[in-house]
Parts: sequence; C-alpha cells; structure tokens
Amino acid sequence: MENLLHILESFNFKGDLIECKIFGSGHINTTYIATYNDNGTEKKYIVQKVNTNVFKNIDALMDNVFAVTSFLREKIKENGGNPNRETLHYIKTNSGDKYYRDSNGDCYRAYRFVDKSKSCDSVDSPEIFEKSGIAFGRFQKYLSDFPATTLNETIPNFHNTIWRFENEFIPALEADIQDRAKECRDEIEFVIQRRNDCSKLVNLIESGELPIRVTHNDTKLNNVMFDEDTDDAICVIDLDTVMPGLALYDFGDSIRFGANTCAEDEKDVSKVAINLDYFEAYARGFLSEAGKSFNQCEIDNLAFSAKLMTFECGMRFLTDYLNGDTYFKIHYPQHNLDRARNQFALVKDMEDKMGKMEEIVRNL
Ligand code: ADP
Ligand code: GN1
Ligand code: MG
Repeated sequence: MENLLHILESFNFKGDLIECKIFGSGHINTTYIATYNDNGTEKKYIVQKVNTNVFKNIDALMDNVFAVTSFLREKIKENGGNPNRETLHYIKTNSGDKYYRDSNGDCYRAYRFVDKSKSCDSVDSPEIFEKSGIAFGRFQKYLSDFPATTLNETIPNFHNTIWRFENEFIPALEADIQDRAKECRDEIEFVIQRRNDCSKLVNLIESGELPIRVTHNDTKLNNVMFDEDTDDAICVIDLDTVMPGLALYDFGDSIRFGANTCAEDEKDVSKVAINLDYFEAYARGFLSEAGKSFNQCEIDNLAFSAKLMTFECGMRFLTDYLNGDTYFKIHYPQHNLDRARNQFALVKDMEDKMGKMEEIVRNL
C-alpha cells in the first residue's frame, strides 16, 4: 500500500484519500479503485498496473488509448451524447505523462471512475445483453472513420486464429514444459480436429471478402459499464486491444462470454450451453448500430464467428495451461484448464445448434 500511495501521489487526484483497494475481475491488468473526499464530495478513480508482459510497448498502447478516447469524445458530442460519461477519461501524471513508471519499472495509469456505473460478470436478462450489443455496435460505428493506419498493433495477430494455432498452441504442446499434456489429451485432440476452422476468417480477409475495420477485439460483458439505475450500457472500457480487425471478432467474443449459460470457468461443463435468446438479443442490439455497413460475407459468418472466438479463447487458455500459466491471471492451479474445458463445451453446443443460430441471424 505504501508503494501504491507513492503512485497515487503521482496523479493529480482531488481531495483526501479515503481508501484504495483492488477492483474488478479482468484477467490481464491489476486494477485498483481509489476513493477521495473532495470537500465533502466523494471522487472515485481507477488506477491500473498495466501488464507489460502482455503489452510489450506501453508507449504505443497509451498513444492508442488517448487517440481513440479523444476521437470518441468528439463523435459522442456530435451525436448529442455526454462524453464525460460515455468515454473513458484518462488522467495524465503530474509531470504530464500518459502513465507513471515506478522504480521497479512497473507502469501505472489512471482514469475517472465512470460515475454511477457498475460492471456485470454475467448476463441477467436478454434486455441487458441487447444493451451491451448496442454499446459495442455503436463503438464500432463511431470508430468507422478513425484513421486506422495511425493505430499501433498492441498485440500482433491477436485474433489470427491459425497463427495462434501454429505459432502458440503447437509449440506449447511440443515443448510441454510443465509435463501437463498428459492431463489434457482430449482437449488437445479437440483443438487439432478443428484446425481447418482456424483459417476460415483469415482466408476471407485475404480474398478481400471481409473488410478490415477498427474494432475493440475484447468485447466481454465486463468491458462495458452499465448505468446503476437504468441498466443502460453507457461506456465501453478496456481499450487496450482497439486495433484493425473484423466486426466478427467483436460480435463473436461478446457471444462467447455473455451467451454462455455459465461463467467462463464453470467446472461442471454439463451446465454449459449457448442461450439462443441471449444470442438473438445481442445480435439485434449489435446489428442495429453496426450492421448497416456490413456486407453479405460478414452477415453470413456471424454465427460462425461466435463459435470461432469461443474456440480461439479455449485454445488460448489451453496453451497457457501447457505453458505454465504465464498469460492469464489464475486463481487456482487448474484454472486455465477448467476455462479451456468450459469453452470447448460451449463450442460443441454451438456446433450442435449452428443451424438455429444461422436461422436467427437470417430472421433479423
Ligand atoms: P483488464 O484488462 O484486466 O480486463 P479492465 O480495463 O477491463 O482491465 O478493468 C478491469 C475492471 O475494472 C473492469 O471490468 C471494470 O469492472 C473496472 N473498471 C475499469 N475501468 C473502469 C472505469 N473507468 N470506471 C469504472 N470501472 C472500471
Ligand atoms: C482477457 O482483459 P480481459 O479480462 O477483459 C483477454 C481476452 C480474453 C479474455 C477471456 C488482452 O480479457 O482476449 O478473451 O481475457 N484480453 C487480452 O476472458 O488478452
Ligand atoms: Mg477487461
């Protein structure tokens, strides 16, 4: 905490510190909430230690998030919204830098806590999920004329599934440095059997059928803040992976997380299934904002993208398990393996229901 006080003092937060504690359930960064008393008014700030193992070039990352947020502020103003509530507001350090580097080399950044907001780790109703679809769809729509070439690629090949298969999964399996492959033969086989799926979207990019857009790339439910009272999805957060990508990545990843009948790490995989009502609700919300510019190939692959993003994430969890858990935060030793099993159960259920998912998209 003493260390953290030093960090808090490097940002110009208003008032006297009441408390600072660890916050949220993200898998990558370490997030704190700091509460201050500013002449009787409570002010809350988010302070994050950025995971520099995942984000190798923090300057490039912070340039992206500052550029994207200032662009979005203008868009939101033009469209009659409230930029203070609907955009992340980063706070520079006292010396005017976009982040603070302490003597250990750890990097911290700060932003305003989105006022009167909450985040959700699971979907309670189709209505809430539809609202998150509207928010992520609008986010993509607003960024449609952002100059994509000025964005840094914060994690190269982030959703290049075949690259992840060939360059991460297979090497991890071959090295098997923790001698864990013997515990997950079925899961390894599950991945290998689906190798052909991995290149489908990449091939459609190469053939010019799928257009590259500026996308969020990490559209899980707890990356959007909801209004405490109305449950409206107000502000898209976690902008670290905003990069050129496919609309399908954003759609598929939301479905992966939010339309699962269980949490992403539920161990009892017999409970895991795709909730088709949630699938439909999200698709309706997302398409109502982003869908107007979609081409037929994007529409045709919406249902498949949900399966592919779920598969890719499961493969990443399994890869991390084989590597000895160096990427995602885990809360117990087999956490990544449980997550992988869960994602593969969801892939299986989506394969069984693919016809219905495609029909839902057609009817919308
Ligand atoms: P990670 O990359 O680790 O997922 P996030 O940026 O998503 O980090 O932050 C983790 C969690 O912290 C979010 O899911 C959300 O609950 C909370 N959070 C982050 N930024 C804000 C903010 N500006 N206002 C309120 N809560 C926030
Ligand atoms: C990570 O950072 P967070 O928790 O929002 C990951 C996503 C995964 C997700 C799985 C930068 O998201 O790609 O889909 O975990 N983010 C990064 O829950 O790798
Ligand atoms: Mg997050």
